[in-house]
Amino acid sequence: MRSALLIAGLSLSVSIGPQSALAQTPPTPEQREARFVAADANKDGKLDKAEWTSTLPERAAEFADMIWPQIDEDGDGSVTKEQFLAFRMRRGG
Ligand SMILES: [Ca+2]
Repeated sequence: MRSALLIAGLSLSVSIGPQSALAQTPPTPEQREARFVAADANKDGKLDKAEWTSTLPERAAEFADMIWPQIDEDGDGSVTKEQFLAFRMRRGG
């Protein structure tokens, strides 16, 4: 059940992307890095779940609980820049 939800959430997040005005072209690595830096509200070099959720399009935010464990692979409650960039590239931009 839970894995089915995860798959549904990821499929939706991918389908949401191209509909976003900001996602007509895939963001460059520099743009993704800028998003990470902008979202890192306390400037500790990592995104906690709340910070990361702020990077999502509004329509994707409701899937944050499903997507977050895919990004926070080591489960330490925060995402490094490397994890953030790796996830987006794995997703196919
Ligand atoms: Ca932070």
